[in-house]
Amino acid sequence: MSLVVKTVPTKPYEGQKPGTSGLRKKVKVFQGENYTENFIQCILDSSDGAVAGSTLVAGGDGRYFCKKAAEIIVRICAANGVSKLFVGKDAILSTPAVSSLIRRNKAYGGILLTASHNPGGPDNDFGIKFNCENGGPAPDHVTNKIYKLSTEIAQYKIVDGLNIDLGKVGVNQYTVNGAPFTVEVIDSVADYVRLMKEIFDFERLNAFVSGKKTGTPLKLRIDSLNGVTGPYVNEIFLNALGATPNSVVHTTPLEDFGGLHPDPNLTYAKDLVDTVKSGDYDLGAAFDGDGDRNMIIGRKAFFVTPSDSLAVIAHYLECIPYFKKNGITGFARSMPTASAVDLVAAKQNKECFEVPTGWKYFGNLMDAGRLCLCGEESFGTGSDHIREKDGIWACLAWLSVMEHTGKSVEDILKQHWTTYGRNYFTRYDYEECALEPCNEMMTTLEKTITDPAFIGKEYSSGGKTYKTKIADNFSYTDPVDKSVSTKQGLRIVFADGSRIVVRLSGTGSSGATVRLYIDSYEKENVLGSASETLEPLIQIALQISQLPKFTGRDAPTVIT
Ligand code: VG1
Ligand code: CO
Repeated sequence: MSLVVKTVPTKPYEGQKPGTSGLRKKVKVFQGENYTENFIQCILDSSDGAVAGSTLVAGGDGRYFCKKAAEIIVRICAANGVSKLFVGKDAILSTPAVSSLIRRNKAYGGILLTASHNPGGPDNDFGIKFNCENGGPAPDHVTNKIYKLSTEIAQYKIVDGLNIDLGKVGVNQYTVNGAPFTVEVIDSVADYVRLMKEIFDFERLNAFVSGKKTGTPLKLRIDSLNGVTGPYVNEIFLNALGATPNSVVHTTPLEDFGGLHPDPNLTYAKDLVDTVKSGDYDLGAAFDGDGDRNMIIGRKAFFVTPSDSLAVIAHYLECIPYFKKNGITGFARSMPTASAVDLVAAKQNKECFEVPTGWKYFGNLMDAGRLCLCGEESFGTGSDHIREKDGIWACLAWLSVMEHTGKSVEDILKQHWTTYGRNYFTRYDYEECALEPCNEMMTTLEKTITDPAFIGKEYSSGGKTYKTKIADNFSYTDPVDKSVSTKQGLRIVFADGSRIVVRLSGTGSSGATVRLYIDSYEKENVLGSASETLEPLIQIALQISQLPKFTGRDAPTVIT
């Protein structure tokens, strides 16, 4: 079939600026005339012509508007000289799966259709993200370029007549302007499942999960929250690992996530937490809409903070064949993440990096061979097997640690704290506040804490006193390419190492979300309650930031 390229005049839209992880807006905004087309064209234009003749990958988390957007991508890629496009069946591909496909197929990059953990459906959020040839989220200089192009765009190119059935796996060949263009609709899970089998010892894990090893099957509760991981979870946990069928729930990707908020935390994955609390499960796990986040809980819903999860996996990393084979390089965490992994790194004599919030900051270190395991407090854990965080990978890592130690999740944690001490951590989210007062709060707070008189000050609450030692707006110089990222979050570090971090979210679609992170290290007192241990610091944080006054909120929306 020969097809005609059409050039469509268009006008720039304001605000097509990618945040922490892509462009996220209400679906209605993406449905605006040429809105999605503009942004896709800008992604391709940011390559300065390099997409011509290249291979790309596209897919998303199955939320409302994914299929429509995938069809637009097919038509615009065709018109811009892309040679080959891999698209997941029904436009379904998890974020980790896209990262793997880009790497495996040596693609120029990938376009991910997801607003991750934000709710979906016609009245909720949609998102578009671009990943580069290493499989990782585009770095700032690329997203800045895309944004700049979006403010100048005057036309886009499209092949209108190209209609494709994304529900049918197979190769579709076309000729556009005399050049061949191939769209391969692929099985959404096959490549990813193959990758997991290359990394983990599936035979051992099967014996452990199915009960062949112990005589009793492991009691699992895996909750996909109606997000993209459902088909992956069915294939991996049921078919490959032999878990009992009732081990997995909410495994059909739904356009509105069945009304669930696909964010794996104690608030939004409440059903999982309640079920595991009242049942006799060994392990509970949930993933977010696009499958890159994970929450791990043990028996009776014993909660593993993501900061601890990272440290535990680091400690036992060699029980995973991939690391035994490739060796262990360095570790890393995002700045607000508690520093439990730093202690493991120190013990193993490994490098440990502290980067700004957002997975894109890990990519260079991985590409340079200096980083093999990293994580964020926001339920992100992953390794250099791809360039995205990976929810299912993290769950398989935990199963490997449980199999290796023969211990429960709770005992693994308690032993870890006895060895290293404990980093108590909590995060308060104040979602969808008014933007202006939040900006004002940040400006005021920055002024307060960067005043030299602030250092050495003492703050007391609940019988505890903390003395300020370092305070700044975090800035980061990439050790590999020396690029500098400034204004990455306000941080107050006290003399005993305890920290208060405040930043505004870069993933919301409207208003402002304030994130307040508190952490404190205890060498001996490791079995206390996190909320009680951190209460004095929380009060001090609210006092210094004047958060209640600026936001008008007396309680957070989500507590982790
Ligand atoms: C949040 C998290 C951050 C994470 C990002 C993308 O960003 O804090 O750690 O990398 O989401 O995750 P922010 O700017 O809202 O704090 V995902 O799963 O939404 O791609
Ligand atoms: Co996500």
